[in-house]
Amino acid sequence: MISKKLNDALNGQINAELFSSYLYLSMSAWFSNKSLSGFANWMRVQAQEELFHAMKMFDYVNERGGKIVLAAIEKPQNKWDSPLAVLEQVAQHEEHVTKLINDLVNCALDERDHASNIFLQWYVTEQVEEEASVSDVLNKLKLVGKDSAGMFAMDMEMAKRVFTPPAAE
Ligand code: OFO
Repeated sequence: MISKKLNDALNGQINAELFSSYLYLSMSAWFSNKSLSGFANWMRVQAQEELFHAMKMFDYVNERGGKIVLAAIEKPQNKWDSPLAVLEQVAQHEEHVTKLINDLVNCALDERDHASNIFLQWYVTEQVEEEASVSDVLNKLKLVGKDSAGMFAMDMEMAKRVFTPPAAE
């Protein structure tokens, strides 16, 4: 059984993961409208990953005999000035999520809930990977700058990303 404090914190994180999914889906739609279908695909896969993060936590709360309470998901932004502005926001958002995950780990440790601490380590590792992959895309986008041939090539590259549920890897 998990404590009420940790249960509430996990419910809050489920909401944050669902919001991340919603935000990236909104970004995917923005890229689609700009005819950058590769970037749209990359964002859509990102949204699927966030949904996976939410559901993994949802299952864990249930498994531990906790109570799932779903809250409203905030409306995501739907306009950006440029692809660079989108990716900069993704990078900032992932840094914010890393902080949320670290706070959750601290909460699990405060509650002396070792099983939850072990469970949350998956997210700690996942955030390292997420921040690295976003920063890679952001750096490439900065290199491309306003070069339309480079942008076209990068869009083709972004089209290759496919969602693979981590458990199946
Ligand atoms: Fe993008 O991060 Fe979830 O956890």
